[in-house]
Amino acid sequence: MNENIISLQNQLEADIAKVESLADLDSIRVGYLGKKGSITGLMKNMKSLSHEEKKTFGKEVNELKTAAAKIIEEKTAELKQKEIEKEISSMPQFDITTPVALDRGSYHPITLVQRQCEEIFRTMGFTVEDYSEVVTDYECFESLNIPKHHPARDMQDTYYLENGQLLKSQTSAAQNAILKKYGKNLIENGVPIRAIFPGRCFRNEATDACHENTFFQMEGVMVDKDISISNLIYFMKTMLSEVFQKDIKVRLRPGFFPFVEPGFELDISCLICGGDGCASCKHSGWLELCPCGMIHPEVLKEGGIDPEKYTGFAFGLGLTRLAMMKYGIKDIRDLNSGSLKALSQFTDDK
Ligand code: FA5
Repeated sequence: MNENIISLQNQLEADIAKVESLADLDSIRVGYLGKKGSITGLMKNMKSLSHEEKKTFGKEVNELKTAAAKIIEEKTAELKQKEIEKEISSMPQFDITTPVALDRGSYHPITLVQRQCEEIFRTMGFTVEDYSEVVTDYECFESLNIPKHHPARDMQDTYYLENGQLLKSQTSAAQNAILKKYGKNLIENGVPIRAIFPGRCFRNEATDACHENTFFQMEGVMVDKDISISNLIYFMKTMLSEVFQKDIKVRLRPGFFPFVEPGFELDISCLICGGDGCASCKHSGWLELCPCGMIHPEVLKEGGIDPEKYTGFAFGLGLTRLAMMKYGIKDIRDLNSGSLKALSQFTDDK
């Protein structure tokens, strides 16, 4: 082997044995293998060699190059591993058995009332359904007896997507799907439809102490033979007395919704001011909480259910307002504020 090559290889091995940092190793790499490096420079000596010598010399230089690259690569891995070990050993040690000192999170007040309502209705045989926030015009309006240009749409302006879908303005948007989902079991097996579906609703409207543009409702439907307003009132009363664990003053007055007939507004006496009137109840002493009514025959028909044989009720509970009343929250906007100080007060009541 060429003497120059042997001495360069020995030199490289000695340099590599001494190096202690990745930065120094990189300098060595450039010094040997870089464009102006000593191994690359060996090629310049080839000019003076014969054809046969060039072949042997070239082969030996290439072998040295490969060996140098390999030894540098191995040293790089060794030094990287050493750096990782050094970093780990310099990290603060901790005892995994020490109790965590962080504060625990808490449930949002709306989640708390929603869960409570779900539990109440589950014990009365209702299923709890989940439903999309993005719906079609058919789901939110047309299937509910609200054709295009019906004035009832003015009360529920919402946010539209470019493809014509919309963010649901009411949980009633799920009614048609629920009737279709459980209608077969009702008709063929006589199993009543009993379902609730909580969900986030959106309306393009100005906010105040009792109105938000994003809020929660919980819809409920029951359909069977001979369902009447008495059944509706029973379920509403049971739900309210369970949620508040005390007698609440309630009033039922006529209300118009194209998807129920007759329709009612169920108001509760404002628990913030005790009925005297305040900003939370628009100074009326009453808070609109749960509109309801008997499902309109056209809506039943659209859901595949014969209104001559079956009747049913539906309600649309304002969950956000229920949370306000239950926890004495004066301004609905606090619930969407993200203020942990305000919201974390309700931890205990799971
Ligand atoms: C409806 O949304 C009907 N879908 C309810 C219904 C269902 C009627 C089934 C009949 C049968 P309304 O727009 O009134 O109705 O809203 C229902 C409840 O949601 C209100 O009573 C109120 O508690 C709550 N709500 C409505 N708008 C807002 C808002 N902007 N911010 C907070 N809560 C609201």
